[in-house]
Amino acid sequence: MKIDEAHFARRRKRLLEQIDEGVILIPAATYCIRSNDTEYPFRQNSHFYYLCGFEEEGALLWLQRTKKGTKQILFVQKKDAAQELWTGTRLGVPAAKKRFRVDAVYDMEKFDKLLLKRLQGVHHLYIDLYGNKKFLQHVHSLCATLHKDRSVRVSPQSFLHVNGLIERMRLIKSDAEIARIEEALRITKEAHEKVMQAARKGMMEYELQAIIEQVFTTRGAKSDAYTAIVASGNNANTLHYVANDAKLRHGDLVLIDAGCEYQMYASDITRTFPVSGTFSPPQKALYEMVLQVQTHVIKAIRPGIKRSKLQKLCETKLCEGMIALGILKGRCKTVLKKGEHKKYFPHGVGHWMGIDVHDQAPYYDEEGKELCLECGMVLTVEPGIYIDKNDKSVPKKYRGIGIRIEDNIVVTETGYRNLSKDIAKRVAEVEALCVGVTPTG
Ligand SMILES: [Mn+2]
Repeated sequence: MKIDEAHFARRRKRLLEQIDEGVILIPAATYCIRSNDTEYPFRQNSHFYYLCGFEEEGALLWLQRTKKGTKQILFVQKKDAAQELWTGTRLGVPAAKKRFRVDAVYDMEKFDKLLLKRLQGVHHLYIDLYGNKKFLQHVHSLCATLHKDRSVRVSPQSFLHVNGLIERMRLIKSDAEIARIEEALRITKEAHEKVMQAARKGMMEYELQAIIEQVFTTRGAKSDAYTAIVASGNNANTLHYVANDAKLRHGDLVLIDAGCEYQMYASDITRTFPVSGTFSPPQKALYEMVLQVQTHVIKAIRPGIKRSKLQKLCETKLCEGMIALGILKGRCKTVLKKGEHKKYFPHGVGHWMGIDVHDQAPYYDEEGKELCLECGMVLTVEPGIYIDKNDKSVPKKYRGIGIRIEDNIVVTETGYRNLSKDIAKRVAEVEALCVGVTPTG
């Protein structure tokens, strides 16, 4: 089960089936400057990758439908020994012709000229209207040239946003895509569990981050899917904490939200564990509560249910738990209505995941109605509780504790499959892995 050329060809065909007439343009990603003349590591554009699987920059996919049929063209950078000496080997036009199941492969340098020629007679142009301003402007100005040319009888009359069509396709994952996510999760499991074993008081959060990244890279994941959050103690109450520069203290919990990207597919896992190796009674009470809520929400997943229903379930269960522990007061219904629980759980129950960690896939249909879960959708379930160290309204024993537990779930015909169920999560499992205390205490 592989994502092979036939896989990519099917996706292009399915995309083309959705339009009556026109040209779809999907450019590859370009390098982004990090500082002065150095760049961030290159990451391919997700939609471009989804449709052709090509890793290089400076490429472009042209998909066209006319009354007569379809035409698929891939533009790639031509071989150039002088350039390749600096930036690495390029596939080049002849090899690309062999590899990709498209009708034609051209040198990227010919794009402008071919566009001016081939867009004559085309009414609709499908392009990313919101994401890549530079490319949009470039194509727009070429079209303006055509439009002003009196010898051109028909030039594009409308620019349409193409992303929605691809995003709807990306919503449902094939078995081969799920296999990639599972591969990402095997590596992510190793990283999380290794860090549980290695953590000691006095270590820095970034040392744990380094362990995670080392596992990712040595196990074949080229990158993380997002910058790891390694948040000890009260830092866990900053939702997107990425400073990762505090010292681990005895008695603290560490919240780690980290997942690798394996062959362009993400994983997104959060685990929370005690530095000392053992949860304190209040930490354990909160942890068990969040875990119970997570289990409850995951069990509700099946085709036909809406994400908002899972959100509501998650909030209700967390609310009940917080009232039982004395964190919130009053009746659950009233607390929910007033939104008082949001102070301690301000984020969503989960999100789509795939080629992007927050996968570019819609939550609503074309009419704006919320989508129901369907077989093949992949989502995260990530309840949490965040109590600031200075929150005087909460019993003292709970202050400064932040907990999140996150798994990656695929919707199946009969319900769900938890793709990350093997990553240590129950208190006993976590404590067994966390050695915690150093030999000297
Ligand atoms: Mn997440």
